[in-house]
Amino acid sequence: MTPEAPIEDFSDADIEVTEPKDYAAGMGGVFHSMLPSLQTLGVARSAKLLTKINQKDGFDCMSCAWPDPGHRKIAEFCENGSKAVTWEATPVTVPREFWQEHSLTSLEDKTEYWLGMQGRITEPVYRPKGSDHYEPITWDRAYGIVAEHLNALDHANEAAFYTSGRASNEAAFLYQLFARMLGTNNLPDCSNMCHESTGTAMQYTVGIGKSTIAYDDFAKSDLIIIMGQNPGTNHPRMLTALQEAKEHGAQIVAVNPLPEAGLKGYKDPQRVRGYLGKATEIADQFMKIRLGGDMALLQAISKRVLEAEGRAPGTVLDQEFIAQHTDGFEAFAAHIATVDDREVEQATGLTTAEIDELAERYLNAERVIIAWAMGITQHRRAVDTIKEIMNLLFLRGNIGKPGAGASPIRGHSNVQGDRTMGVWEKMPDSFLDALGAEFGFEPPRDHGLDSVDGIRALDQGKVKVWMGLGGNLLGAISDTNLAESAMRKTRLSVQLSTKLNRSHVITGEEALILPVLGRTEVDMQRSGPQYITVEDSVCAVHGSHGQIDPISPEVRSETAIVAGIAQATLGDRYDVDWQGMIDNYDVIRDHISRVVPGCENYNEKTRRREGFVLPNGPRDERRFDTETGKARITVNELEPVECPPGRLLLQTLRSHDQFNTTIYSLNDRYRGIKKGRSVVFVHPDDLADLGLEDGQTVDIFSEWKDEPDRVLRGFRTVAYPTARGCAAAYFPEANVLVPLESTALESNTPVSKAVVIRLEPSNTPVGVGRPVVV
Ligand SMILES: Nc1nc2c(c(=O)[nH]1)N[C@H]1C(S)=C(S)[C@@H](COP(=O)(O)OP(=O)(O)OC[C@H]3O[C@@H](n4cnc5c(=O)[nH]c(N)nc54)[C@H](O)[C@@H]3O)O[C@H]1N2
Ligand SMILES: Nc1nc2c(c(=O)[nH]1)N[C@H]1C(S)=C(S)[C@@H](COP(=O)(O)OP(=O)(O)OC[C@H]3O[C@@H](n4cnc5c(=O)[nH]c(N)nc54)[C@H](O)[C@@H]3O)O[C@H]1N2
Ligand code: SF4
Ligand SMILES: [Mo]
Repeated sequence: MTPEAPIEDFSDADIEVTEPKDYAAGMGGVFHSMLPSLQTLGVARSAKLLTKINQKDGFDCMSCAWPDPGHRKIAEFCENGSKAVTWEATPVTVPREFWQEHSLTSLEDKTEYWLGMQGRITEPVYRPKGSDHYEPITWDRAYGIVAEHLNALDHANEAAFYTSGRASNEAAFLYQLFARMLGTNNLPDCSNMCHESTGTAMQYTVGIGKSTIAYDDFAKSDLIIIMGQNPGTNHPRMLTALQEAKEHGAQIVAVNPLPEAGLKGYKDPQRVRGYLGKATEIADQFMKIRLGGDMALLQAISKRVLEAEGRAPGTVLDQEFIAQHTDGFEAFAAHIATVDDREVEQATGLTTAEIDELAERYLNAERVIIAWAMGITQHRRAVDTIKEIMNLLFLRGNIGKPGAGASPIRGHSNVQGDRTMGVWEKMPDSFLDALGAEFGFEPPRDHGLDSVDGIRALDQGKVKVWMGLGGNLLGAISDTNLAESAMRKTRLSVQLSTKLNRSHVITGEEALILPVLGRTEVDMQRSGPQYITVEDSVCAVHGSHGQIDPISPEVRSETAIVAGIAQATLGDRYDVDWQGMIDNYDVIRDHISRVVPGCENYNEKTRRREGFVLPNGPRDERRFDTETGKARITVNELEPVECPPGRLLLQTLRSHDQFNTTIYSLNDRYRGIKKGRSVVFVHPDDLADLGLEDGQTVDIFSEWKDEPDRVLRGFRTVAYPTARGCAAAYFPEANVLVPLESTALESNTPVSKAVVIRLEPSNTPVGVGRPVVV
């Protein structure tokens, strides 16, 4: 029996709240990981897919960017990987009648969950100007429409080309080539909302915006500090690496305002002991930090390191590393000496004893890794916080040696690869030179728009064609209301997608949805089945081979669509054989090998079963390609996050059953939430101070300068052991509360983890489906 899409939308009316869990995975993990795929795909299709995820001859898990170990187990996937695969490989499809039955206006009330559950998109559809419906269209006509619009622009900068991090290296390379041949660097991507702060800080301090460790380094480390990351949900197989590290003697410290289950304990579902027995305790120390307090914490630890050196000169700092490889130490030491412990306590909500304990652990460890994700990058002072992470690592030479280094844990499975391939609004001249030389054209040099500036440009009517290679910008970006009204002003919006989301419902005057092949599916072109390539969080690049028949003969690969649109738009303006690249992706990879540093002999290297690892100066040879040729120790003025009395700081984060704007179910198992998402987690003492109760319905107001409050109505309070003064709610719903203007300094990433809010009792019932927004 073929499963069918739900007709009714979902409601949060029956939210259930139970105790949060204190460990991740275990039996529950195995069961939960198999269930969705068995239910939707059936046993045979599930077995075929689940035995091929992350295997050397299989396909790369399209969910997160966690790396694969050298030795693969038979089942090398996790619960959330299995959800992602099932979500993509579902046999449910959006029927042709759907577009007659549903006007775009009627779809505006639908949740992301319902939209995604309608199934795979299988034919291109077009919304003509003035119409409230999409209608089927041929591929040729669709390409023609895009080409007409692009060629009618006064300047290529009136177009913008967004990318989400699931796109393959091959598709991403062609996409940026096309945008630049057209004449624009307007290449915003999901990274702008994600690890941009990491890239900015690390590029400045060590000359490369990527992890300086390899997978094996976890097992060689003495101390792993995990800041602002929830691995149990967002990188579940990291728990296996952490467990192995513990078995090799590493200590683990978690820094997080929430007592996340996966940071507390882990039961490995693939081990008999993990299956049946007690959970491995993960964190040796859990620091329940106030939102945005990390910069102060890091400075306080560095201060203690410097003081220890003062007490026993020559024994604490790695003097040789500092002298030979860094600059800026003296100014840093002078500045850190002024760090005020009381200010640190206020900013972090931590006690001096807790901070001393972490400092002791740091001083006693020879090899330290600091890992981080969105809890660090999505703050106003994110870039400086990451610079402080680097400072702390430098003091004891914790970079470019086994078991030590900086480990930003990436989000989307290929977000890092897309950047390597040139999807960035400000690629360096060296890359543009190589691209221009390879294809015989002069790439534009002016920096392009990022995601936030892209929305601003749409709002100002400056961008007239918006294309999205995957993703769901309107669901993902801050200030939903403003973003949506901005998108409506554009002439044409184009989405290359697997499934429906908000960005298909709120569109430009005209709109196209172009259905793409998923990573699970065989990509057949004229020269035979094609593989694509991806890069993980630790710079390892390898091939991914589709396994099952495409959902429909009509869907096309991202690579083919991008090349097809390029051909239709540019015609023979340049001497590029777009069709040849569609027919055989080796041709694209040959170009990549001549343009992208580190990708020489790309076809040969990606055909190796284990792939290859990109060169990395800091990791491989303590080489720092910064402006000064040294690792840069920096001085960063502390600026604690302000929160007026009677207000809370809100972070917006992921539930266990979602992938960004894709909602797999309404549950968040580890945090004890079932059947609903309209919840706001608040410390019980804060609820009491605010005169509110657990389980009460509230409206959430976000306050920003003198702008009118942004409001999200009808949320249920959940008394939760978060840090004092802090609250949490899920994105994408809570994105209406994040002002577009509120971005991180230098990286322009939306400040999604520190929104000043007030809660007021509400008359709006919980469970109206889409949150009520004023
Ligand atoms: N299943 C699943 N996997 C995913 C994703 C998904 O949505 N679902 N998304 C993918 C993507 S694109 C990304 S970028 C990653 C995101 O991975 P994470 O960064 O783990 O994602 P978030 O849910 O945003 O969680 C942020 C964590 O940081 C903590 N935090 C928030 N603010 C602070 C702070 O100020 N200081 C500290 N120390 N901690 C803080 C939060 O309590 C939370 O535990 O996951 C990737 N993997
Ligand atoms: N408030 C708040 N906002 C946030 C965040 C937060 O923590 N808080 N996190 C931010 C982060 S870290 C990120 S990375 C962004 C994510 O922003 P995006 O990457 O734009 O969003 P996703 O939800 O990952 O995109 C999902 C859509 O991608 C399409 N898709 C899925 N698979 C494929 C595929 O294989 N090919 C193609 N072409 N399309 C596909 C589907 O149509 C699906 O609906 O959101 C950001 N927004
Ligand atoms: S850890 Fe990430 S990449 Fe690995 S199987 Fe799980 S979701 Fe997929
Ligand atoms: Mo992300």
